[in-house]
Amino acid sequence: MAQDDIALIGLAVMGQNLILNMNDHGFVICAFNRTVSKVDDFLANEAKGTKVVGAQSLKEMVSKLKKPWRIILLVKAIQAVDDFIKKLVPLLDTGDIIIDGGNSEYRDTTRYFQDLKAKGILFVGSGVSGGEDGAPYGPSLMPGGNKEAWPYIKTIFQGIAAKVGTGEPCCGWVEEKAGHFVKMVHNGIEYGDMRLICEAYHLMRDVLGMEQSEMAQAFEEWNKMEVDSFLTEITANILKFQDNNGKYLLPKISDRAGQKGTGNWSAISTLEYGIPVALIGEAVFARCLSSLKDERIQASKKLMGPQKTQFEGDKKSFLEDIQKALYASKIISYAQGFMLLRQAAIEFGWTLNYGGITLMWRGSCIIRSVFLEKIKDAFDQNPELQNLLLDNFFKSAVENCQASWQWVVSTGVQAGIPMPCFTTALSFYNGYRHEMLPANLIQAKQDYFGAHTYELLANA
Ligand code: NBP
Repeated sequence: MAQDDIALIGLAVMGQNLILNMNDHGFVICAFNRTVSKVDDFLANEAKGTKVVGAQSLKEMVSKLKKPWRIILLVKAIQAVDDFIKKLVPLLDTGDIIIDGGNSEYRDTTRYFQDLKAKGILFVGSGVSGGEDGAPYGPSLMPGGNKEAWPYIKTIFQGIAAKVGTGEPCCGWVEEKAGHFVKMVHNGIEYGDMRLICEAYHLMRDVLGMEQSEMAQAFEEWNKMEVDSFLTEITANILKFQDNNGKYLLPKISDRAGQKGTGNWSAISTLEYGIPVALIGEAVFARCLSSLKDERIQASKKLMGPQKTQFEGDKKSFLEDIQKALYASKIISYAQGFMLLRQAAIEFGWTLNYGGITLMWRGSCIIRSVFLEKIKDAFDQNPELQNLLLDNFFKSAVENCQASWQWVVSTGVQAGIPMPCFTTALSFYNGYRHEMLPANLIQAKQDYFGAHTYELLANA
């Protein structure tokens, strides 16, 4: 008899853990995977003793489900999702639901949504964040798509999602097709947060000459302050970590970071929609530069920077300045991320609940932090808020950090430290707060060489 609540396809780390989470919340799940032998392995090992069942084919899988059929895909984006949707369509009826929980590109989500809507099948594209640890204990879920599906998946999704505050789930209906866009911006912000922390670490290490244990202690302290976040917390743990030989591991790890998928897509979208989300762009470029290791080794032997000198100021006070530069830059990064969401909402006619989105990022996500609560407050107080920097709390926070931020950037520049994200954040702030920018000269030049004409100021 068909009695399973939901099926999940994709038995890699995310799929397995999400199944176990749903099982723990009392749902009966049917598991399936392209390589079918992994179904039996999973049932015999990780899922042993649970109510999870398996299927040897898609046909068998759907035959075990209650109507409407609910099927989650947690497989590699693009090809695997395309392939499974093609195979599922002939088996499904009007009103059945396919949910793509992988990191699909939002344009693919729109394509699936439209194709499946024409066939009467309800499609949901859901961002899932929290990784390997979040999936079993409570991920952050950002579902968007065909809203008719929401009543059928809401209990499961909100039941298994991470909870914050007085038990509010980090999951709410995002908007038609916006789930993967929101996840993409989340991942872009994550790129920015990671890079900002790297710049703080670089300044501590190479300007202040701090020992690894001192840096770990600083990040531990910071984790009780405004920059308290999961990423700050793990930075302290990583700095403290020693290998089997009792040596710190971090200095032995290669300084080459990859970049792919959602971080890049965020940066591309900012150009596409003409929104100056430069911090995410710089975070992606910083990874690109890091990956040119062989070239950098050659260049380091030829290109000279400033003479290395001992830091002569007050070390403790400069450390506080770095913390403030990090905080202010982080505010700019989130302000830019929400600018991108706002522009996408205009482009696609979405009504986005920015406070609700912030709540979804509060628990389990890689970017989870206390600071997100303040962002939620800002959007709850004024859902029409044009820019986070115009909220009174964030306006004063940035103003309070401004002198330290300028000092850190100028000191770092003089010491030859690359700080693309601290610097671009400060430039954005300075640009955004200027009524008159020098772009009048751009207009004039364009007219001079190309007869483009120009627009005069209203009071000219
Ligand atoms: P992977 O992204 O490594 O994907 C593995 C799964 O995709 C397996 O079930 C594999 O089947 C299936 N698959 C592949 Br690969 N190519 C296929 C194809 N052409 N046709 C059908 N199935 C195919 O797994 P994951 O790390 O668990 O992530 C799942 C999704 O969740 C991804 O989109 C990922 O970006 C996203 N995500 C991951 C994390 C994370 O922390 N890992 C966090 C948030 C979101 P097989 O067993 O037969 O090879």
